[in-house]
Amino acid sequence: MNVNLIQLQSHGDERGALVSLEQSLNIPFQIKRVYYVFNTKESVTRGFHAHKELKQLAIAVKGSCRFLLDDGKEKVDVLLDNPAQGLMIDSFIWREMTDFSEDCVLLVLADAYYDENDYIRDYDKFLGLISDE
Ligand code: T46
Repeated sequence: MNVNLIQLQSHGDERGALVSLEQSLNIPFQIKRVYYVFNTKESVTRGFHAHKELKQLAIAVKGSCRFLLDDGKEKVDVLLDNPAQGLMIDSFIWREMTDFSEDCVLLVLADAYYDENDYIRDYDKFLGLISDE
């Protein structure tokens, strides 16, 4: 499985650093929603679902966490620890998030509004849908 890590330009100077996210320019979709995950408790895992349609870009803007991405055939483990790097997560990719650092702030850009009907929260159902494709 190809892991699509997008390198974002960091504008750094003696004052610090700045990264800009621009719809359809460095972000390859229309941004409909932005959310962030923070204050994660020790040893928690999140995710454990795939999406039917949703495409997202995840950036650890502070700290770090791991994504396990699974397309039903292959699993890859990706460490996000760079605020100038975005992980593209396509539809029909199972994701599990682990190893959140205490200070982790995970920013996610999404191409659609929140819709619980878009979630596949059962792994066997996910595998079934993948094999139907
Ligand atoms: C994903 C990973 C990376 C909302 O009300 N609006 C929202 O936009 C979102 C994303 C969630 N919620 C509610 C639904 C739940 O009651 O917030 C609660 C926590 O959501 P969830 O358990 O789905 O969180 P994660 O961290 O397991 O998954 C989230 C996204 O839901 C998911 O799309 O890909 O982050």
